[in-house]
Amino acid sequence: MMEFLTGVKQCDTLEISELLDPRRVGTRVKVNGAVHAVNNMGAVVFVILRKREGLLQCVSEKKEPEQEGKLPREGSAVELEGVLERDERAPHGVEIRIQRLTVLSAPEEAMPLSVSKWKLNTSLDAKLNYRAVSLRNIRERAKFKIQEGIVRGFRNFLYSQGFTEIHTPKVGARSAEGGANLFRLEYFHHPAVLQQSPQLYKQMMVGVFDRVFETGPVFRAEKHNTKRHLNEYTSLDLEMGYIGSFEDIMAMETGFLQYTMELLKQDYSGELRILEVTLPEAARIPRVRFDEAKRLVSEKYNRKIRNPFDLEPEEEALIGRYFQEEYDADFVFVTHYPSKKRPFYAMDDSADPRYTLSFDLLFHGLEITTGGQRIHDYRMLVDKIASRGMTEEGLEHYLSAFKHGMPPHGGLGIGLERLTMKLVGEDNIRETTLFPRDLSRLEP
Ligand code: AMO
Repeated sequence: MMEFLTGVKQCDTLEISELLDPRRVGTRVKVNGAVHAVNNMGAVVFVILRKREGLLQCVSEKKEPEQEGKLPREGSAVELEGVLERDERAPHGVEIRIQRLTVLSAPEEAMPLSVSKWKLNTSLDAKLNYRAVSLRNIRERAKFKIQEGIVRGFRNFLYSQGFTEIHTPKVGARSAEGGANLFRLEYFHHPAVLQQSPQLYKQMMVGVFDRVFETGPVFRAEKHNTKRHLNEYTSLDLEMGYIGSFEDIMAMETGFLQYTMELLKQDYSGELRILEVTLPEAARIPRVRFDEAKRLVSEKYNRKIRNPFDLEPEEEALIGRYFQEEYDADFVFVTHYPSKKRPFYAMDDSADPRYTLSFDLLFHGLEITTGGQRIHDYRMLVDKIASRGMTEEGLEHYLSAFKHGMPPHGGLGIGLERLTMKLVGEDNIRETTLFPRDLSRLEP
């Protein structure tokens, strides 16, 4: 006889949200989970389970002394049954009086870190070395649920705005951002690079779908060790056609932030509480020209403008501080970056071609986004490439899109780990990267 799979199987084990149904109080329930902590209080033993939705307190009365040896160890995977009771002191206000407990799997070794502590009091290095274990800590884990919320917000919001999600290759002949931070490799005897961004592809796809977005890994061979650079990060990219000006892109990002803060408030309130996060204000975001921003901070904080065409990290931080102090703003758009500092695809401002129709978004003084209007005219693009002394080699397919007609367009790229880091109040980007890649870290 033929057997068929007909869909997801019903479980007889319950999740925390199901246990919170008041009708379950007083009934016998079955759950599974990881033993997060065992607290032996003498007459009773608390077995705290870690489940996907949080911690669950289970309690066992020690009637016989020999039970002691049978207590599951921290890190065990267990299944247990017992009566559900209300208990205000327990997480979520409920606990299970254990009647039967089965160890599904026991750990081989003791925990290298005390993951059941509220805050993991250990170095970043130790957390990264034992990533699979350190992330079991409730606060560590919560940062990545917030990160999930950001990506969900990006996706859901852009779907609602008519964007198509795309997936572009990460290995190619050429990348768009220029500079020295390219990872080079050999691809079947041909030179190749890891993409620094999906820039060339997302622009080509505007000619197909009008509005596209992608969330995926990008690679930067940064040779310096900082708290805000990774060698592989996740880029939230969007690109949209038929824009009136680059302001449309900033408006879209503002909409994304508003949507996402609302989503976090609604669906991630537990994590926000665990991490003691106050969500930033995105209702109205100030915008300021690059040269004006430099002038404002140099005046207010008595700082000489050393290079009028570059923004130093300290200056960026001061711009953040200025807008926080003067306008109570968490974010600020800095516009009209110097052409010299932007890649070839950026559209120069016809009013003053030393500057571009582009922007960065700063969040508490850190750049989390770059975006702007792009050149859409084939001739203009070819001239810009030539004037920069670049070759067209490896750009033929990109140029072909323009040769065959492209609408006025623009877009942006958001660094997911940076946005997460600022949102949860961390100061090292590795804290909000599951498995960071940096100068000294290729593992785990
Ligand atoms: P840019 O190179 O400025 O622009 O990158 C966009 C955003 O990505 C983040 N970011 C990084 N995050 C972690 N580690 C790094 N090494 C790193 N480098 C950049 C920052 C930055 O704001 N194609 C353009 C975007 C566009 O115009 O659409 C681009 O890649 O948050």
